[in-house]
Amino acid sequence: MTQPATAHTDAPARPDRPIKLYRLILSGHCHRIELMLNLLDLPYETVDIDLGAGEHKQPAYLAINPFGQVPAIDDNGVVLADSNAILVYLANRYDTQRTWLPRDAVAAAHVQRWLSVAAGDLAFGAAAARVAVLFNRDVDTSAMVERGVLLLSRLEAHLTAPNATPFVAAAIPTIADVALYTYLAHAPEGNVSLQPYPAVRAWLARIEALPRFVPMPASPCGLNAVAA
Ligand SMILES: N[C@@H](CCC(=O)N[C@@H](CS)C(=O)NCC(=O)O)C(=O)O
Repeated sequence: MTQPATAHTDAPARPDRPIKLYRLILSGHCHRIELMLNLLDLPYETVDIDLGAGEHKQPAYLAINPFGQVPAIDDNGVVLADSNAILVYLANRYDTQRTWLPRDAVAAAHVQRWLSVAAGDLAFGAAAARVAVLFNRDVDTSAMVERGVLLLSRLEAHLTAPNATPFVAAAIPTIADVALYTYLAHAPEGNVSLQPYPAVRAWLARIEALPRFVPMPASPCGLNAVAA
């Protein structure tokens, strides 16, 4: 029988059993996976890894992710690490409509471009500043904050350009939005303000309005501590 062009024929629409998510609850990398699992309405269970106690560097966890980082998932024996790789997997495997990661070459490249931003400028800018503040690390965060500010001003320009779309890579949400969301929404915790960026704040609100959106817990640090 001929399948519709958009149907994903080689995978079940839902996992047989809950997907196991190895995580740290205050990690934005982990939250992006939890958000995606919810947006796709997939069953999952969480396994909290105690990074403070070094559990992520113990043999049991290194067998799951030799890089010793969270997140990782186990989907009925398919074990994967790296948040963006996991987003790609979940979209390819379970998004039957292929809207979260389009098949079209140009559309997919737009998504990948922002995944790279999430793994680069975002991870080493606003996210790194937040983790330093959150865990009270004795490091100079000024270069991280500067990188976060530069990314936000670039994103503001992207979202207000004449050909701008409501979501970063398309008119509808994609995994690029999911990859960028958490560390940008929580940037004030690392002393990176969102106030000068109304288009970015409107975009964050559009993600928060999606069905089954789940937040990451807020931490009263950085600009949030000042505001509290
Ligand atoms: N590229 C990885 C980065 C993940 C990452 O940096 N995870 C942090 C927590 S947010 C971690 O596990 N850090 C411990 C370490 O690197 O030793 C991903 O996207 O999943």
